[in-house]
Amino acid sequence: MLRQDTIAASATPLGLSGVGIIRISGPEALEIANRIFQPSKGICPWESHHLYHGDIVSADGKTILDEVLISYMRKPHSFTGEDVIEINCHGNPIIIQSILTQLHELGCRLAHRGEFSQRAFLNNRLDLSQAEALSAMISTKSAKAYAMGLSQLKGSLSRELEDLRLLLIEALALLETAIDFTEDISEEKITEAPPQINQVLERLQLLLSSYGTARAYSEGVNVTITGKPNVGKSSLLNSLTGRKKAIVTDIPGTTRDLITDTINISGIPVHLIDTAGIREPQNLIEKEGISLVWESLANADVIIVMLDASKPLTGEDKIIIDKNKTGKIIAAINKIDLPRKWETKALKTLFPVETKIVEISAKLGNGLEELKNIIIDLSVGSKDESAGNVMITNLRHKLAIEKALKNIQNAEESIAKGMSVEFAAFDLREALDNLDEITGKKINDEILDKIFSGFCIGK
Ligand SMILES: Nc1nc2c(ncn2[C@@H]2O[C@H](COP(=O)(O)OP(=O)(O)OP(=O)(O)O)[C@@H](O)[C@H]2O)c(=O)[nH]1
Ligand SMILES: [Mg+2]
Repeated sequence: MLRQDTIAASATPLGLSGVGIIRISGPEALEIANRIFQPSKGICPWESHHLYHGDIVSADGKTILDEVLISYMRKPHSFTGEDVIEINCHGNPIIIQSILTQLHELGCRLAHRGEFSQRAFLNNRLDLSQAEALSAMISTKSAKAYAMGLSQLKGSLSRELEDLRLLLIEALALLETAIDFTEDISEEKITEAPPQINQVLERLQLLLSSYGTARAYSEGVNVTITGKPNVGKSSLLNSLTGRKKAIVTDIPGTTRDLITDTINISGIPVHLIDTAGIREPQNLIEKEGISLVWESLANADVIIVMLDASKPLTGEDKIIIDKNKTGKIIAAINKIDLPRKWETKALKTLFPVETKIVEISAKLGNGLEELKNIIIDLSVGSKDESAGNVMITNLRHKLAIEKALKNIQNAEESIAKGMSVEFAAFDLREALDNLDEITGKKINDEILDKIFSGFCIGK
């Protein structure tokens, strides 16, 4: 599996910056560095993990390209597990490109996306879930999601999966002893599942339940605001964002398109979507606008159904309420600064009991803090699950855990039904393979290439 060529890439983005870093990894890294680096002290002892000052010169040695600091990380104590050279040059893309060109002339290949991380994985410096965490950390926009990535990079998920593997192996050993000691195939039965099976099931379920929270922190939550025209949806968007994003008028049917903006509430990116008021469309534009609302509602994590307290509830309100009864729904009673035409308790029979109800004035800002708290509560729960618990943040991991869970449940079922132990043993081995997909112990090269090609260049 080990690749023998030497690769190079800029580890910093190609923009203007004080310093740019070029990373070289592979068996020829040191030899190539010797060809283009002229140390200011005359000779370079190349001690591992030391910085040296000098010039980078062209491959023919005739032209100085830049004044740099350079370091050598001797294998296996480097990020990739190979010999690594890092050149800290000046952060101008012209300089970085010209150094990369010299490196290419001396036999370095330009690294593919994620190739440094892929080599780290192939050399057992990281497991696959750790490499993925690293990539997620680089691209995340939320501090909480970064902290979750860091915990995964430090091995929290890997350790949990290793624990679960060991439990499954113990359970498997118990089942296999039952198989070995029975000569007659029809006798290969045990009546009770090994206790490890239940422990693994519980812990896998816990991991799965963390996914929603983790996703909220990393990708954010979609909150769609719906209601009939003129109830104050666009005013709410504007108040929550503190910007005049949407046009507000007292003419019903003002908003036609979806208007989106993102705010940060308690570290969670909340993507707010203001929509066209729902009513019998009066023209083609409004019809198109309303069909966008249904799409947005279908993709929403949380739905705010907005109602106007200053006007009687109508059949239109009731139709919208009926369409939004399941899922994470907030009933927002707006315009409470005006004289009220109906009381909050009127909603009790219209919405399911679990619906959160909040009274607000989108215009004056009343009740918005409570509304924000409810959004967060519905998205991640009131307790901070990210503190201390192992979390899964990646869809690939979630799918693998779901497969493992299914296989283990099958094993449990076949034992309960008194079927031959062989069946349960087969299912547990499958579950082990599912968990090994996450850490990359068992995964095919094609999937691996696909995963790493989603990383950035130089990582
Ligand atoms: N007094 C009062 N007026 C409000 C409040 N919220 C909105 N309004 C007014 O209600 C009218 C309609 O507000 P919009 O925010 O445009 O309502 P909308 O739901 O987006 O309307 P459409 O885009 O037509 O569906 C405007 O005149 C707002 O100033 C509020 O909390 N109190
Ligand atoms: Mg509007």
